[in-house]
Amino acid sequence: MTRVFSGIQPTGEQHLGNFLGATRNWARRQHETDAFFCVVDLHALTIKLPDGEVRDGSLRLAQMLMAVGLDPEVCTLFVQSHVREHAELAWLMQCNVSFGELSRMTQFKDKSDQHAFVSAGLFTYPALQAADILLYDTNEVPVGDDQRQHIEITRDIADRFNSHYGETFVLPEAVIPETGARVMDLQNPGNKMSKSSESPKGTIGLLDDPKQIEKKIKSAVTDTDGEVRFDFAQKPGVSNLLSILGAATDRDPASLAVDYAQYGPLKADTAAAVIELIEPIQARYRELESDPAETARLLAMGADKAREIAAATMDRARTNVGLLID
Ligand code: AQP
Repeated sequence: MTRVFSGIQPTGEQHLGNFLGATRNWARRQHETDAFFCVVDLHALTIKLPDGEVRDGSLRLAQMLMAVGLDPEVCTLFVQSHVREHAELAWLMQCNVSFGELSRMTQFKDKSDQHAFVSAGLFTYPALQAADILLYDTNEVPVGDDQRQHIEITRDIADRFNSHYGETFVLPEAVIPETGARVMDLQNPGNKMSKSSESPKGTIGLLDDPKQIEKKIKSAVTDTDGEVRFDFAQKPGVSNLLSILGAATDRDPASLAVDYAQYGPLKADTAAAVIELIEPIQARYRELESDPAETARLLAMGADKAREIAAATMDRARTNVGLLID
């Protein structure tokens, strides 16, 4: 059976980009694959966050993942720091990736510009991500388009390790959705929608209420030529709305454009489709939120399952790399 792995950081609130680009596809794929989904709390430590945010955020994120449809009885849902092998394998990854390769990561360049204290962990982030993926003999990594470069470097590290130390890791493939792979900021459609966006009006949170969603989509930046056409280079704002509407209704964004002569109705339909998509998620989240002990139990069950696979891979890596086995 195809092994799937993906992770998500417990920072900030989940937004429409995370959902359409990643987590919705996780929920869809869990039934036909052997799927592992991870709350990557160690990655969240690469930037300084307020006290308690990672701990509380991990629980809230796990509840949100279940609300979007992950079933811990079907897939393996767990927290990264509960499986010690992630940090251990990350060291072997760091010793098999070059400074030059890490320096070329665009996410590092973007994020290091945003913070006064740039940790070494932010720089070596892709090595930890490679460890996350390779620990589970992963075939497929369902992610948004922004993660393409990180999956490439994971493959490069695995390939280098295998050539040098003998066959140890499976080489994973990125699986990127046709629509929703890069949801853009509503106020600045040149940037991806993100938790750390400068304008909160640019990002639709999965917990935003319908009025907020309507307001944000209504005030989304478009352009002045008035033509509804799917063309990201010339018309990023309008194309982003078509993309969101297409992803929310499972339709092709380019063919949706012919249904609209003006921006107003496109915005109204996009808002309605997003609200319809998000409302059941919010209702499930409210139920799950009331029982943190049950969430913790399910996460512990997931960590037990994850540890079994991770420990076997780690043993293989330790032996092949040439450590004295205890
Ligand atoms: N705008 C997006 N469109 C499509 N997919 C997206 N993803 C994130 N933003 C978009 C996908 O969500 C998954 C989880 O990513 P993450 O944990 O790395 O979250 P993130 O990228 O840190 O989220 P943000 O909002 O972009 O946070 P900041 O602002 O801190 O950088 C990944 O599969 C990602 O592709």
